[in-house]
Amino acid sequence: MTRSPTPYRTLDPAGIRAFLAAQPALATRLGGQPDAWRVREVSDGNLNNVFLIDGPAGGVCFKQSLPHVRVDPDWKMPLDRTAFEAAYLRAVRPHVGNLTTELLHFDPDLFVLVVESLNGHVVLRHGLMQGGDWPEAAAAIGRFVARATFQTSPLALKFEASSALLAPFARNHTLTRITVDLVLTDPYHAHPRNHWLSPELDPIVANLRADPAVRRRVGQMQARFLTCQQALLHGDLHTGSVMVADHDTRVIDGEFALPGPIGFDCGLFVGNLLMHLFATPTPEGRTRALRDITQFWTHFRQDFTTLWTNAVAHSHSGDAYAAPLFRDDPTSLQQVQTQFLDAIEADTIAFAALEIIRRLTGYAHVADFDVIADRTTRAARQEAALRLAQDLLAHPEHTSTIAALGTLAADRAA
Ligand code: SR1
Ligand code: MG
Repeated sequence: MTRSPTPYRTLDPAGIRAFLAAQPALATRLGGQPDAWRVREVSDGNLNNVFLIDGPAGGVCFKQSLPHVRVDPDWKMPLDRTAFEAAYLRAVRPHVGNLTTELLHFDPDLFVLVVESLNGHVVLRHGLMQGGDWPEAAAAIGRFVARATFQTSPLALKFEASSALLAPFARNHTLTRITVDLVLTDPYHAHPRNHWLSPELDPIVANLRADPAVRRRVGQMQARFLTCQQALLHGDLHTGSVMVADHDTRVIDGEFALPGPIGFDCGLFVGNLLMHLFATPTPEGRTRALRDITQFWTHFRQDFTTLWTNAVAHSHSGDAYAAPLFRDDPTSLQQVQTQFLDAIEADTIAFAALEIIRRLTGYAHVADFDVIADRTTRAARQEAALRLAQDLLAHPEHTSTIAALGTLAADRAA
């Protein structure tokens, strides 16, 4: 029997209630009668409508693609992004468990995604801006990235399985185009979407664009992003894509998922922690930001290496660095692991720099620096972050480890 599609329409609170009431498992999860459900809009990102719905028995989170960018209705956009987010959750949840949310329902006609509602969590970016501290969060994100990327890569999978898993995500053209333009290209030339604190930052923006060493490194990273399909990435892992509570950290918003270089996910997270480091007004806040960068990287590297070592030891590794070659040669295994992770570390530093530059001079800015009321101070802190990013791109050989990056950033932000 063929399914007759429901034509797409953007659901309002009454439509959301009716939609959820028509799904027995979701209605049971909420409990009681639909009239008694509380529907609250919590849309926070740039792209979609998001609502939290609470009933007497429990809650759900409802997300729907819009036919345009939420914060810019003139920017029209296909609807398929929630389909990619649902696919990403299905692909990584078995490996990361409660480091992300449970997918409860996906509607392919209305492009509605329903996931579990989180209790008492806040968006990490907002929490950090308010001076909050979640000492376990960065390590948890390190574990998330290690597991989500290792287990979807040909290090863990036979090539038939990894290519079947990754191929559909290579068609995430709409959101990958956004990343290619907004993150990797537009900030480096004149584009009407770009904006920055002007006139204060005009000289540093001009300087960045005129720097041929920056241009060469950005070009390399564009090629790396587009040609190095190491694993399935989240694709937009900034501090607004993380929800935190005491002892619970969740990665959300996997709609940008694509096959790519693992250092892209790492770099976006590190870049956002670096911006928090430059924006935070207190020395204690900066110490915590530095701790988080270190914790993230240490846990990512340790967990990734352990997963790899165990896979080889138990002969359930994939076709890359295949177990028959390395099972009985731990020295070589260690050497190739170091090389592989050092390359991710270099990518991480470069992508972190690109993220800083696009968030301060491109289309989509971050709120972190809004905590600085004085415009002159805000401009000075942003300029310092941009100078660091420029140096990281122009002289990658001077800062080749996350430890060195942390020391340099702490020094520049003091
Ligand atoms: C038009 S979308 C702008 C930005 O918002 C998303 O969260 C991504 O970071 C994207 O680059
Ligand atoms: Mg998002």
